[in-house]
Amino acid sequence: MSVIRPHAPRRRAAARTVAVALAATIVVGAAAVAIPAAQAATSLKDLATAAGKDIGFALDPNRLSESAYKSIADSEFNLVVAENAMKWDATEPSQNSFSYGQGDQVASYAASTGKELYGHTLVWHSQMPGWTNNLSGSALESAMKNHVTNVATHFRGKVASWDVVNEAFGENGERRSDSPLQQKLGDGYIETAFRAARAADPTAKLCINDYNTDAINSKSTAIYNLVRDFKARGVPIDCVGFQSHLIIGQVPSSMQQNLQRFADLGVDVRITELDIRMTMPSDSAKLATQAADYKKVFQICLAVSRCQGVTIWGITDKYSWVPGVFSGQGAALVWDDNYNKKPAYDAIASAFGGITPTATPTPTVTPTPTVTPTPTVTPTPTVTPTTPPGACQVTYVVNQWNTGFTANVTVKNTSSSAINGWTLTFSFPNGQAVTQAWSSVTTQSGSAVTVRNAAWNGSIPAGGSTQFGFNGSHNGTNGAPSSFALNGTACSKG
Ligand code: 9MR
Repeated sequence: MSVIRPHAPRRRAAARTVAVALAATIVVGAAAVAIPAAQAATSLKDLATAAGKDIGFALDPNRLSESAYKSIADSEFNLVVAENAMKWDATEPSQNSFSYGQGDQVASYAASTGKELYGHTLVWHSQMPGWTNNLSGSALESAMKNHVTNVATHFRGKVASWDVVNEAFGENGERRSDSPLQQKLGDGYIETAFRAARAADPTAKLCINDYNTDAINSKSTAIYNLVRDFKARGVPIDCVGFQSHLIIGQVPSSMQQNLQRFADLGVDVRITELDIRMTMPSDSAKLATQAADYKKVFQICLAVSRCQGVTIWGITDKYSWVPGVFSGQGAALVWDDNYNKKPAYDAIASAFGGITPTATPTPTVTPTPTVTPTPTVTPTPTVTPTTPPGACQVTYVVNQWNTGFTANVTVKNTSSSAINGWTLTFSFPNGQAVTQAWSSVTTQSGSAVTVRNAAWNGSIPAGGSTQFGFNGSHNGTNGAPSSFALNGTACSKG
């Protein structure tokens, strides 16, 4: 039996549910009391996960040795991005000599804690290694392509989405004039980078990312036009990142409308580097304004269905980049220098409906049994993964070449209740073999394939769906499996 390790998600589940205690009916004598379903959410991670959104943070892997840092990182976020470890200077310090030590630490941290891994960034005019200064023309273009190809290939199957190009535009919507890539390669370098990224990792989502683009303004409109052009010409692009390095009291009023207009072009959107700074020293009024602003940003993402989530650019104010760049400004994050939660924490929680303690279902009505109580208590406390008959539909889509293929599989819950934990089984008809899988834990024994949910996509709400995929090999014939079963029950085919 071969065991294929789980990989980062290619597509997100429509919504995720956590720690859901199913409604139980307790019958005492003649009285029946319905106990409402209880949701236990004890962290921002629980809340965001239940809402089907990512909540991310920028990680410096060197800080994981600090226990307070690690414990917040572990418990409060379901997505992680390297603050610096995957940038060009870190990954290719000399030409064609790649160094993945720190980037791999971030990837391992994501895998060991079950978090989605976001890649930042393949191409950026800043933090380019010194050796690139000597290159121009086709030599620079080849070096850029080689960099994108090598890094995207190295993290293939681990990084779910990449910031392919970062900060390519100026404030008036012009191409950034101080970028050596822009100066030496001209407008086409963005398209070249996206095409190289797609070729190296066909499964990662490819994003363009920038700052001061949160409002509808000249800069965001320039990116909007680029995305529209790429979509029209079939240049690969899947998502747009809005960094959102904001100032208290200044969440743009057009931010939701801005995100929505991008979503309407057919790309995902996300807030990628949120922090909200203030003039120091902080005081309770400024912290209250900041809290309200954090809440607004999360509410905006919740209101735009294609908004994948919000990533905060760090954990503690102690390590934020802000004071080093904006003199006299700071306190931009959610935890203070001593890892105390700031008001922003509860404000973010309230955007999701608030933290609820681990709930023990308590009957709201106390029945008074008049007859001899027959304690036929029939609660069903544990959730056994079962699926009602006819409750699922599987769509199996294949791209294939000589002896290889990629399969993308959508599992739809067509029943009226949520599925919590799933196993999909099927058999290959022509001796195919899975070589690499993502968004799942996939094993194969002979022709029989067993796919279990990954940590983050086990819950499929009623009417919802989730996706996973795999690469495989075949011997020239690559028929689709004739049937699929979810938790032992046959599914229809989509
Ligand atoms: O937070 C990052 C800081 O540690 C680095 O010194 C800096 C180098 O330019 O980059 C910071 O992160 C930036 C991100 O990569 C892109 N958008 C702006 C972020 C803040 O400067």
